[in-house]
Amino acid sequence: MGKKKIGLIGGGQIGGNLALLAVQKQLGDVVLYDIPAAEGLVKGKALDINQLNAVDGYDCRVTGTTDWKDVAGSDVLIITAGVPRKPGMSREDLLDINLKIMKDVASNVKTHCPNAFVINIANPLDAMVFALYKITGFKKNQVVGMAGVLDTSRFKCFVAEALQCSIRDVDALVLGGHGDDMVPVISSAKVGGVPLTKLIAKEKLDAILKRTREGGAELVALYKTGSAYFAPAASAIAMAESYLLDRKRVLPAAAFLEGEYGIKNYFMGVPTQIGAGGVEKVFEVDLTAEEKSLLQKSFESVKKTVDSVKL
Ligand code: A3D
Repeated sequence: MGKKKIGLIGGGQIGGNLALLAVQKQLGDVVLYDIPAAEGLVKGKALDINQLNAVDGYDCRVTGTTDWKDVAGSDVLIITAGVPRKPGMSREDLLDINLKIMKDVASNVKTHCPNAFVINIANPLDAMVFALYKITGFKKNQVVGMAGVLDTSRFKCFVAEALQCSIRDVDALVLGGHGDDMVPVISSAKVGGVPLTKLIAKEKLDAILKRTREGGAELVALYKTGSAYFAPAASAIAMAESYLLDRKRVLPAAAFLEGEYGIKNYFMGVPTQIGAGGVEKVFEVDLTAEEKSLLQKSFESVKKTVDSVKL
């Protein structure tokens, strides 16, 4: 049995980190694809990581390419092709430019990798994954968006910092669109089995929720030239790993909904099970009346952006 093949579409900040993590986790051989103008970038990153293999003894190889033929036959694809935000921009401001890029990428995905499980990261996330799904015509279980793992990890990070506790004991979930009105679910959040509301006073908790929702913008303001890349890469690799190793992890992700949470024919962040069958299940969780209405508000924002997508 040969190694798995991981195709990374976009070799920028997140793409490079995806390649490194895939090799370090020995998930398979990696093909790092970008446009001709970035040929040196992807060839350089591939060479650099292959030399690191000698230090740590990894056997996975990275190839940098600008030719889709090299991507063909990938088991999993992770798409980061697109422009990141700059300070002052919303994710929606990226729609026109990134949709143009997604049209090119999705048609190549359809032609060259008809059997791949495809994880999209490009923003605006819920609209880009919708465009990817429509253009490829892939099955709904074959296409997913990465945002929930990242948004949830930000929430967990801020809770662990506030409580000075191990992040491993924080059990939390963020639902909804990947925008400023995403929904951290307070009613079920726990730390070592203890409800979060018993551990953190309302005022402090509200500040954590705000920081979670604005977690992407906080990093854009710090970096100034682009957006977060370490945690987004780790989040997508967790999803790819669950697929490649059939781990069947339950991870929040943007999945195509057909009535769950009262939403039909849109992608939005919900708990999913990811295994060898791709998105194998979508779970519905109990929400308070307030959380339900926040989720509906988040969906309205997703819908507004998706409805403006012209394919
Ligand atoms: P960046 O470092 O600019 O890399 C993007 C790469 O895409 C560049 O190397 C481009 O050359 C390449 N590219 C452009 N057009 C094409 C094309 N047609 N085919 C292949 N490659 C192409 O950005 P980044 O890696 O920091 O971010 C990538 C995307 O992820 C952006 O849209 C961000 O907004 C998004 N992002 C999403 C999250 C989520 O949680 C969903 C988090 C962080 C960033």
